[in-house]
Amino acid sequence: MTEKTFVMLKPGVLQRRIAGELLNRFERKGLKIVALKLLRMNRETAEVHYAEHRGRDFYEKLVEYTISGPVIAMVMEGEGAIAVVRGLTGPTNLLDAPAGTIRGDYAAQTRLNIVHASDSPGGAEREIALFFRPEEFFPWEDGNRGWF
Ligand code: 3AN
Repeated sequence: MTEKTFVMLKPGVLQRRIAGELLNRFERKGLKIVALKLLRMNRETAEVHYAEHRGRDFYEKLVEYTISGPVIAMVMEGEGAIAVVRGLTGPTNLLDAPAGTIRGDYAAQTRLNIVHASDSPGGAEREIALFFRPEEFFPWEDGNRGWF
């Protein structure tokens, strides 16, 4: 089933100049970018986005990090996109993230695990609505390139 999922490259990605490398992984897989923007989150948005973690010991630092610089926010579309993207990002915990996944290859701390991706259809819907207005979507067709 074709799904949409929300993906965010966190502030460290721009600082490390690896946005292109990470985008390349999603594109290489064949995911379709249908919305994308650079933005700097304010505290209110970050607190809504990470509301489920309020009260955890890492929460305040997580919010601080998330608002410390611009992020790249995207919506990607594809068959089973939510699980496919999570497969590419790898698991949350640093120690579980195998080499070959984004977190396995680029993240040295769980709190700074460089990418956010929706983990469920409900989460994707909520997160997409938090970051994008309907007019910010640009659906497009693949033509005859044979990707899909
Ligand atoms: P994911 O980003 O894989 O969906 P969540 O939603 O459980 O994982 O966590 C959101 C963010 O909170 C993670 N990306 C990570 O930055 C941070 N985080 C989660 N668990 C921990 C932890 N045990 N220690 C430090 N930071 C954490």
